[in-house]
Amino acid sequence: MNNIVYVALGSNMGDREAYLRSAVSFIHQHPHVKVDAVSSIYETDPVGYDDQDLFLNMVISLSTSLDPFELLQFLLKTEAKLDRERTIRWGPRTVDLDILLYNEENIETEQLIIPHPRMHERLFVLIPLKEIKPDLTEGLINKRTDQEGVRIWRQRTEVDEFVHTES
Ligand code: PH2
Ligand code: MG
Ligand code: MG
Repeated sequence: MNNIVYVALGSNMGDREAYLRSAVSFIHQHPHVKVDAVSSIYETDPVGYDDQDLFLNMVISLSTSLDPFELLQFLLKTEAKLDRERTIRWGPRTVDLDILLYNEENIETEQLIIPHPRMHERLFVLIPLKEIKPDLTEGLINKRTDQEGVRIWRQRTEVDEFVHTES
């Protein structure tokens, strides 16, 4: 489980917070994935395709022994399990799970691009990412004065609050 990965989560349909929490919990239950940190949850204005409801967004960090493609398949399966249907690109979704960073790797295939190609222009990714990886994004956010469209919704907590296991 020695690969360090950052994943962005987003939801703008149904019980958005419940979808984010279920996603974190599912991910943590995978025997080869451990959720190490969770950001705060933010409510954010839709970017790219405006005519849709507000999002909740957050970022988590994981350690895993899955390779990037195995992890991608697992995340896609998790989205599907949580009622995700793929219709309009950038349109409404119950849950979106995007790999942002996988160690320091650069991957460019049709299926998967890492680092995530749009992460550096998306405040709804950079602001939560900065909470759990302060070194990486400091410069990027400070260059932008607007934090508009990204509002705190639920303060950051311990991972345990997301992944409570039944005893
Ligand atoms: N995801 C998109 C498109 N636009 N806007 C916000 N605020 N949050 C998202 O997660 C988001 C988006 C495509 O993945
Ligand atoms: Mg996305
Ligand atoms: Mg996606």
